[in-house]
Parts: sequence; structure tokens; C-alpha cells
Amino acid sequence: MPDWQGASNQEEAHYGWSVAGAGDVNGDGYADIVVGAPDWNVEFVDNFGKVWVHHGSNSGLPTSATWTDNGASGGDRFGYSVRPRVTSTAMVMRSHRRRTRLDEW
Ligand SMILES: [Ca+2]
Repeated sequence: MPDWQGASNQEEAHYGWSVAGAGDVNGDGYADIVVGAPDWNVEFVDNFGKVWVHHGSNSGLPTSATWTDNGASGGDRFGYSVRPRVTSTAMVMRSHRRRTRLDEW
């Protein structure tokens, strides 16, 4: 039995294509993670992509996300890359067409 597992509710969304430790972006003392699924579809349009942020807690990592965002349009593939910034608590998430920086959630 794994310590934690997650899944999207959409086939072939490629949930977990990108995963990164996010540090402690909300400053509560618990580590947070971000998971991307670049082939997430929206209303039958392919590959918007989607990203989920899970905030750690004193009872572990919840299976429900605290924050999510979709790509802007079909083919955007938001979440094909996620990575923390080394110099701050911000997270950088990429799609084919844009780069999103989040400083806090
Ligand atoms: Ca945290």
C-alpha cells in the first residue's frame, strides 16, 4: 500500500506526467506538491492540460487538491512541466504556450 496515491478521473490525461515537490508554498510548515496532466481534455476538446496542487498537513497529504488550473485552450498541454523555483517558494508551470508563476496558493 503506497503512502499516497492520486488519479484524475479522465482516461489518457497522463496524470503524473510531471510531479514536483513545491516546498512549503503556503507557509504552514508542511511540504506541498504539484502534479500535472498535460493531456487533460475540457468538454471533448483535447489536451488543455491541468495542474493540481496538494497542500501537506499534519495528517499527511490530502487526496483532494487545494488548487487546480486548466490550460487556456485545446493543445495547450498545461502541466507538461512543473518545477519549483530554487530561489523562492514560487512554482513555475509550463504549457506549450505560456508560463505561469505562482507565488502562493
Ligand atoms: Ca504547506
